[in-house]
Amino acid sequence: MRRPADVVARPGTATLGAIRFTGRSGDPSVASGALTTDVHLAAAGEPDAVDVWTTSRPVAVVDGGRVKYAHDGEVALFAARLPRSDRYAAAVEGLYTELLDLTAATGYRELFRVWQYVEDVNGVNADGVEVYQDFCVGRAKAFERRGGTAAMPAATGVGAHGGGISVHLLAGREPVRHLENPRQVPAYHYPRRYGPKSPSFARATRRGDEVHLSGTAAIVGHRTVFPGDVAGQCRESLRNIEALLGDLAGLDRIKVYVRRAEDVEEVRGSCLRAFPAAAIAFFVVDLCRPDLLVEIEGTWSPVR
Ligand code: 3EB
Repeated sequence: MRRPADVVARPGTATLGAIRFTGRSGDPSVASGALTTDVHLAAAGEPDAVDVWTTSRPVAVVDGGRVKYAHDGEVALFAARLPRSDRYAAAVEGLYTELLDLTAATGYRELFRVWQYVEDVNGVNADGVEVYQDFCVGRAKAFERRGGTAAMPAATGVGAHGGGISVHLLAGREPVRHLENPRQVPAYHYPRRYGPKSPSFARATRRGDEVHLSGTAAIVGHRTVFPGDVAGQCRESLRNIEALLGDLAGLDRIKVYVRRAEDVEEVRGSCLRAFPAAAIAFFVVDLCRPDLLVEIEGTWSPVR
């Protein structure tokens, strides 16, 4: 539910949480009675964007130490941040184990959407390992100990301009169903050449009649296609989305991540044609494979 930064929740609804995409990252807070967290995704001079998650049910917030969350009896929004580090795997394993334990302990055991924003995602850590791969190692070890591939939800993993690693996730009480894309190898089965541990996410997660679509890029099988060609990558990402969801018309609350600022207008044109009625936000950030230029996510619901 993406709304402009200065728009508050509709009357009669409560705010579960607000994720602000802004000029610096911050630790999550529950001081306002909802969960708030800032993620460094706006470059200097770019406007803020904000995702506000609302509910018609009463909201309770919990300060669980470094993990904060807000919940309404059906759904919970959890957030945490790891400070910038030159080695992430152990800290990520610890944080994800804590998150998975906490979702289970609170009864919100059905993860249906995770976002992770990683500073310097294509850089190398103190051991010469790509930061994204370092992150993937810790995340994979936590899932190996807590539920395995069957527990992996829809996700986004992209760069951030600062702030270490910011994580937020949605989880519910009712069973959800994780989906894979017929055109793509499941990310958790990517071959070893992409890193010592494969990325831990599903291509989409269905919850009720909504489908939460992971960040979707120009990957066919396990290979990046149209390297260097942003128009080709955009087209191929849209094909992947269509193959998974069946239609593009139901997709809304779309976020589009673009690696190169000079590609934004091209990508905007393609996305406005593909999603003429949707709310779309564009962000210029690095993506988790160096050859990816664009990635598209959103929430799908049946067109009425
Ligand atoms: C891909 O398909 C592109 O590591 O959580 C997309 C969505 C990607 C989520 C993640 C990575 C992640 O592999 C990258």
